[in-house]
Amino acid sequence: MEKTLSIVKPDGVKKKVIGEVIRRFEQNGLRIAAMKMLKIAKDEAKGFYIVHKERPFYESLTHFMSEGPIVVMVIEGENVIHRVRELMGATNPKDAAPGTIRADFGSDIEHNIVHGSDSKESASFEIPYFFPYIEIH
Ligand code: 3AN
Repeated sequence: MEKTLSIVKPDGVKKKVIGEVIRRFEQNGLRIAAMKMLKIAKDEAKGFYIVHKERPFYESLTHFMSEGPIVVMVIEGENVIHRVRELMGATNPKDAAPGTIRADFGSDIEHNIVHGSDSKESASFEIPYFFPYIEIH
């Protein structure tokens, strides 16, 4: 069964929508296979977003991701990578379809509440970045 990594980002934790994000995943038939809250260091955020290291927003994004606690989870389901991204909505909340997580709660392109792996390749890097095999149920 396909797996993806999702993160409720520091803005989502501050806005108290952890439960709402999880509810949307679960109500859409997806299964939480692992979950924890942690605060990552800037270097750990940089490692996670290494694919964006040349992008102009790399510094600011990794600063934001390390400024408060996050909730990381592994989600499992058929076609889960695509389905989670549909529930999230477009990167920029103002372009996100109505009823998506980012449209409902996001503030701007950086503070957009939630992350979801964008491909099988990303998921296979991102899941073990946070979870050893024995923590995935
Ligand atoms: P997504 O999270 O929708 O897959 P990516 O992979 O293009 O989007 O970007 C990763 C993260 O980087 C986004 N979630 C967002 O927080 C941030 N980001 C993307 N584009 C910008 C931008 N132009 N300015 C600031 N932050 C950005």
